[in-house]
Amino acid sequence: MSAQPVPAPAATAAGHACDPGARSNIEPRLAYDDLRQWLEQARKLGEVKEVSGLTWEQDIGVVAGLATHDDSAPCFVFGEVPGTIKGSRVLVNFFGGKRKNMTLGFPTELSKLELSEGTRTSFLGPMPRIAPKYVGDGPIFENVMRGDDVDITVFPAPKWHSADGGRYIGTGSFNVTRDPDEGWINCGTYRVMIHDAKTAGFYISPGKHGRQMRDKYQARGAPMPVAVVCGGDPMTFLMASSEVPYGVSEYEIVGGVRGKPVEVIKAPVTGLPIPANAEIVIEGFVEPGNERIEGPFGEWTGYYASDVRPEPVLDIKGIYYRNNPILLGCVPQRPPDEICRYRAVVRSALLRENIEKAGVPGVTAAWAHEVGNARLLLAVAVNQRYPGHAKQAGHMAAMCHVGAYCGRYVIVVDDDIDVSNLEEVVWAMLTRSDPATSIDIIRNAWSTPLDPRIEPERKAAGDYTNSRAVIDACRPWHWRDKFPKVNVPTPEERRMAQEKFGHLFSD
Ligand SMILES: Cc1cc2nc3c(=O)[nH]c(=O)nc-3n(C[C@H](O)[C@H](O)[C@H](O)COP(=O)(O)O)c2cc1C
Ligand SMILES: [Mn+2]
Repeated sequence: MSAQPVPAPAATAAGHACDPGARSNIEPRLAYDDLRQWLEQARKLGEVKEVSGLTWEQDIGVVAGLATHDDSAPCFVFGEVPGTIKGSRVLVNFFGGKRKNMTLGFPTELSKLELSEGTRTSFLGPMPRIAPKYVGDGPIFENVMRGDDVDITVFPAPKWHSADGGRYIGTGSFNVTRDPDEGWINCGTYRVMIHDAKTAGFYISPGKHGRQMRDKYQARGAPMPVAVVCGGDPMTFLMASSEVPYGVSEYEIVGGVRGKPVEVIKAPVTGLPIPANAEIVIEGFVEPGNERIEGPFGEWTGYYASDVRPEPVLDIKGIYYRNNPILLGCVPQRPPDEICRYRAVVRSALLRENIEKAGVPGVTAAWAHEVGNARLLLAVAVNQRYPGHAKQAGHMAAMCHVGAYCGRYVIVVDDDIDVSNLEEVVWAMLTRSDPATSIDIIRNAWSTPLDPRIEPERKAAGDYTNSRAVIDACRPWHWRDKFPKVNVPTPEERRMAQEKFGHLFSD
C-alpha cells in the first residue's frame, strides 16, 4: 500500500493556509498484530503502569476515570483483581501519550492533525481491503468454556461508573455478526453488560450496521449468532468503532492497513470469524423476543441519557480465552476523554474523505472536535471557489455517513483557520458569521436515545431525531475581497521573527 501525496493548499488572502499534509505523507507501519504485542510496544515507550489488587466493583473505574481525562497519563494494566481468573488483567487508556501514534503506525512526533491526515491519505481514504484468512488454530483456544462451564462473571469486567446498572465486559470490544440477507461480516463496538454467568445484554443505537442486521433477524423471527471479541488488537477495535462503509467488513480494512490478512478462526458454535489471537471471545445467540433490562450506562455525551430499557439477551454458548487474558477497557467519560482523542483523529479523517467523495472540491481540512466526542461539533475548512460552496460543504458534513449520527453543530471556515484549534474556529465563527443569515437548521435528523437533548415525551414515543445548525463562518463570498484583513503575521514574517528572536523564548 502506498501513501498518496498530499497537495499543498494554496495560500489565501489571509496570509497562510494550514497544511497538515507535509509531514503526514508517511506510510504507516503497525508494530503489532494483537493486544499483547501492542502492550510490548507501549512498554518500550515507557508508558505502561501495572497495578495489582484493585477491585472491579469500584477502584478500577475510578482510576480509569482519572486516567482517561489526561493525555499524558499512562496506559494502566490492572492485575490480580480480587474474585477473577488468575492471571487475568484489564487494560485502560490505550490511546494517550506517544502510544497514540504508535497505535496507528506513525512516528511519535506527528501532531494530531498530521496523524489524522496520515490515516486519511494512507488508508481511511483509499480504504485498501484484504480479506481475512481462516486458520486452523490459535491462542484464543488456549482455554475453553462450553455448556455448564460457561461463566462470564469470572473475568475482571469492572463496574465503570458508580451509577451503572452492572458490570460492562464490553467497552473496548466488538460484536461480530453476519448479515442474514447479504452474507457480509460486520464488526461493531457496542457496550456489553453482564446479566449473569451465561447471559449478557448489549445496546446498539438505531441505524448502526450491527443494528440493521439485528433488526433483520428479529423481523424474520430467527436467532442472531453473535461473537463478542473483548481484547482484540487496538487497530481492529478502532475500525470497529468507526464509520466503515455499509457492506464492508472491518476485518478487510484492518487487513488493508496491515498489508496482510487478519487471521481468523471459525467460532465453534456460531461459525462466525473471530481473530485467532484475540484475548477473550464470547459467542452465542440472541433469540427473537428475548429481552432484559440493560443499563443504565454513563455514556459518551457525559450523561445517563438513555436510562434503562429492555434490550436483546445474548445466550452464551461458548467462551474462549488466552492464558492470562487481557480485557481491553474503553470507558466513556464526560468529554473530552480518551475516546474523544481517537475518535477525533479517525473521524476527522473520515469526515474530510466523506465530504470530498460526495463531490465537494476545495476542502482543505476537517476536524471532529473532542469536546463533542467527535460528533456534536464538526469544523470544516474550505478554499471557497464559488457562491454556495461553503454551504454545500457544511450540509454535506452534517449529513454524510460519519457526520449524520447524533451531530449538532457544523462550522464551516475559510482555509486560513486551523480547524483542529477550537479557539480559532470559534473566533472565526464570532467574527465572520452573522446569526441572522449564516445559520441553517436541519430538522428530524438521525440521532439516538443517548441524545440528552431529546424531550422525554418524544423519547418515550420512539422519536430519536434531533436538529442541526450549519454555521457558515467563512468570509461572505460576494464581498470576500472587502472583508477586513486579519492582523496575524504572514508565514514569511513568522519565519523571520523565529530566526531573529526565537532565542528569547528558549531556556
Ligand atoms: C468505547 C465505545 C463504545 C461504544 N458503544 C456503543 C454502543 O453501546 N452502542 C452503539 O450503538 N454504538 C456504540 N459505539 C459506537 C459504534 O461503535 C460506532 O458507531 C460504529 O461505527 C458502529 O459500527 P457499525 O455501523 O458497523 O455497527 C461505541 C464506540 C466506542 C468507541
Ligand atoms: Mn460496519
